[in-house]
Amino acid sequence: MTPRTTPASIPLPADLASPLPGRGALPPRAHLRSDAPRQVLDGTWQVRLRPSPRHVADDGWQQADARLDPADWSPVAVPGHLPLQGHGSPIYANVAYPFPVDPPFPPDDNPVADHRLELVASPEVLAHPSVLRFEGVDGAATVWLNGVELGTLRGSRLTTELACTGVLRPGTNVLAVRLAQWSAHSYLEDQDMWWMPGIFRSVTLLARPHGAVRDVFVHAGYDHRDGSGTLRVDVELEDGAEAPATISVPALGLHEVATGVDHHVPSVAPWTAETPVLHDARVRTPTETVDLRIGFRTVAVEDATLLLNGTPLLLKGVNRHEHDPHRGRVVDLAAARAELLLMKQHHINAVRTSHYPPQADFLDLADELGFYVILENDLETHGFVLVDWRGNPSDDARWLPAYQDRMRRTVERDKNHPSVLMWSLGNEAGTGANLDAIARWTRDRDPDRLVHYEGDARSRHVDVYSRMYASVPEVEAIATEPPAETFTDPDEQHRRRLPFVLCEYAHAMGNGPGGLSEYQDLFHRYPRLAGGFIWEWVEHALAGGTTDDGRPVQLYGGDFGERVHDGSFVVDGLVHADRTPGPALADLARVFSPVSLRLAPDLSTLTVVNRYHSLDLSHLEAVWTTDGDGPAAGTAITLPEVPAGTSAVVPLRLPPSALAATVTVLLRRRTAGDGCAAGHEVAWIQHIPDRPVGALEAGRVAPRRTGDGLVQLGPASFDERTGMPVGLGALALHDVAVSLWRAPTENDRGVAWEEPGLPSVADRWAAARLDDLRTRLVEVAEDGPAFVVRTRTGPPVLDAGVDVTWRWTSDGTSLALDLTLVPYGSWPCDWGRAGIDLRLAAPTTRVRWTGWGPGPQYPDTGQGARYGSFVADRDDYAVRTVRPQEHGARRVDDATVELGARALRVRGAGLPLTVRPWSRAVVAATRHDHELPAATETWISVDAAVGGVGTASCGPGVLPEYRLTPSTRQLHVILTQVDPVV
Ligand code: IPT
Repeated sequence: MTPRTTPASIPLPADLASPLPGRGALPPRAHLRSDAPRQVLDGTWQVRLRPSPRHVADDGWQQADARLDPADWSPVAVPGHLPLQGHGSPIYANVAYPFPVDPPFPPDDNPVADHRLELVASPEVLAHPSVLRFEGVDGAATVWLNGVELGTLRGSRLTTELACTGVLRPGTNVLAVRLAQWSAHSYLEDQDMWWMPGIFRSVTLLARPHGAVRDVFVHAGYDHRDGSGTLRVDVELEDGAEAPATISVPALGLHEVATGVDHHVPSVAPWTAETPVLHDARVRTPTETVDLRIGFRTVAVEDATLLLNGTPLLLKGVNRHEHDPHRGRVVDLAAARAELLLMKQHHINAVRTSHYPPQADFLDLADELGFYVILENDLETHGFVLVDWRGNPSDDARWLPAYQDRMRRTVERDKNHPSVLMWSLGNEAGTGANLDAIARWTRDRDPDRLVHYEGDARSRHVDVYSRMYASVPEVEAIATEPPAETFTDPDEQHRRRLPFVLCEYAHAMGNGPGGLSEYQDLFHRYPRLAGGFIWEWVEHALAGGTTDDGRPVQLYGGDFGERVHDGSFVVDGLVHADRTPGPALADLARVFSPVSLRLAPDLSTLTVVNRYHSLDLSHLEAVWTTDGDGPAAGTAITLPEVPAGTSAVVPLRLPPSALAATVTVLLRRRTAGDGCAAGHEVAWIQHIPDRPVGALEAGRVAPRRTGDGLVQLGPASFDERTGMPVGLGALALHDVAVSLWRAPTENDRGVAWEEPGLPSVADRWAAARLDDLRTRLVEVAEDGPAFVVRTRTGPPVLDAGVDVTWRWTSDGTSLALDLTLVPYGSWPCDWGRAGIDLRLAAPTTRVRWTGWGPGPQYPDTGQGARYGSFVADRDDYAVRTVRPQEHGARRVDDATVELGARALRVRGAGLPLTVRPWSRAVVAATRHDHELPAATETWISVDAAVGGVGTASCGPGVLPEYRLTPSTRQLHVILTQVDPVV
């Protein structure tokens, strides 16, 4: 029998497997604001999908006269991501490649989207040579205009310009873009984010008149010794045109002066994030005018210290991805501006554009509003770590042109922005000659900025020593390393001369990050530490519509059926995906405050430390208030001059009665500015007097057996069989029990970096069955007016537990509990908390409390919480996160949990109080917030102590001083059934 031959398979377009850069692109250049005609092509395009390049139809679809089957095509928004418009689905993977690691080959399962736009070019554009500019196309594309191939696009978050002169014509033109999700370049784009193909940034047709400005490179340095500036503007003209360009900066008295030469400006206001002074400038040729905004500043490293304009610079930064819950990496400029203003209001002064250049206009905002930017290349090959870095493109010469191309396009586009202080070679791309080469190129091309890359532990080719998630002790060790001369290895010597930056730290996932203050204290103490960038600014949850009862659905990895995914690790930001702040943002604002305050214990003085880089404090007014004062009130405190970087001790003349009150000292803005309203609080500190621990009124009532199995103690009744209270006034109390567990936070579920290979805290709790404590009643007794119950509570399997004494007393109105927990046996783990739980059969409506607020507090969080009186609705009190977990504890002195017509009052001294509609078991077992059952009851916990949260979801665990080690714990709490305040 003759074997049947299979037809030759359709070959893959060879260039999808090519490590080379795209074909046909014009040399990269700056995005310029020009008066040359342009036409934005964003809007509704047509698209058709095929599952693989082997299935594409070559039916001449790129031509104007193509005969297309309308059934094949559907409208698609540009800019947009295809999977968010019904074409395919998003994939979230952090490190792992969701395809075989077989470089440079993409998998055959490789959705291909043919995009088509019919357009009529304006006569103004048609009057000149023209280019097509793509600012961001996620995936690998080939572009045709009227059937003529203009080139290919690689580098998803980078601009490509393709010449179209002579192809663009009057009348209808057809622009065709064939976009494959996967290509060789996918290996270079392994950032921790959603894989989502699509033309996700603008497409523009640009007229390029003969003799127009091809590119501009502004060099504007500031000399802090004499306050002068030096300006040189290098200009390149289109097609090597002869006519010279001129530059004007009217505010500096420069009118039509020469480009390419240094202009000395005897006196200039420097640009800083605090004083973002920009000078309008104009580059002119006979055929084009380009407008620029120039900021004079000099960034340098001296003595292992990062300097801006000669003064040490502290970066108080965040890592910012571009994300919108509905549109993915399509973020309009108004939203980006709102994000930056929110950062300003929380004293964030720096952004690392993790892990790719953002939309170009973002840098205009950073210049204008004042942010220090680490501008990162679109490059990450992290997935190779899972195959021991075998085949990593960073060290394979075949990929060198792609590395060079990406770095060039990064630098060239954004090189005129004063906000950009450092170029970052990329993220998590291992080490290798290609990275070394682009570091050298970058330094050569732009000697006025610093080169950053975290991935090379030896820091050979960079200007800052950068690490991620180093622990507090390690950062301190780095800050205090012996001098460079003591190292024999030249690389070590070089590294020791560099300032230190944490390019990522304090992983803001779920409840956390814990431990911000300890890092900041180090940053303030050691000049080598130039600060860091919180991971991360915004959560990347995707909107998934609403539940039947109208609750928003937020989705993360695995929710789209992905087989390779990293779950909720994509939801780890200070602000939620819709950019509403999580509670950590308020804590961060306090920790990042540019002014530190200290009150003398006797309130005689206030110490004011000005941590601004260059501002004095004249824009701030200081006032003090005592409890009861309205927010606008306050008695003025006269501040002396406190120049940047100095401190002052200010005498406070408070009345002696102040010592017995809560005194709040505030520094707030006199006028609006810097993204903040007038009155915006920049710094505060409190004196909180000793408070009574909460006591019953005089006169105890005695416990009384009622004969029906109950013991009555004032308003409370107890079940004789268990010794536990079952009622308090009109409230039935259920499930009263001692508890040592919390519903694991995502930080509890992570393995602390300092303990690799050891189980997570949550796993230790699970192994110890901390969530399954069983209680044996030991004794029920009466001790004078006290009803005393002794229980032994512990997990099954183990011989460890706690001996518990419940001592109940009452004055006839309220019920006091003195609880003592004494651990016995050998405990295999720390506790999550130590306290009591109880359940009420109706849902909470509101919680009012006097204590710390408004945000939650754990031992290593809550820096933004202050002492006062607060009210929160059920959800705000519970603090809901995309993935349910323990959250929401506030330290209260006096709280009222309202349940419609009834309320439970809880009094004690700074007791952690948690209130939510679900048991911890339900919280721990639920993967998404919207899957939590509707609120029908209330679970309350009052604790003697709670454990810290740390950042082990990615980084170090809880610092030793914030762990809750098994030891004797005592709780004093007074419970009263009251009527809610109307
Ligand atoms: C590190 C990444 O750089 C960042 O993109 C993100 O993944 C972050 O951590 C965690 O959310 S990678 C990590 C394995 C150190």
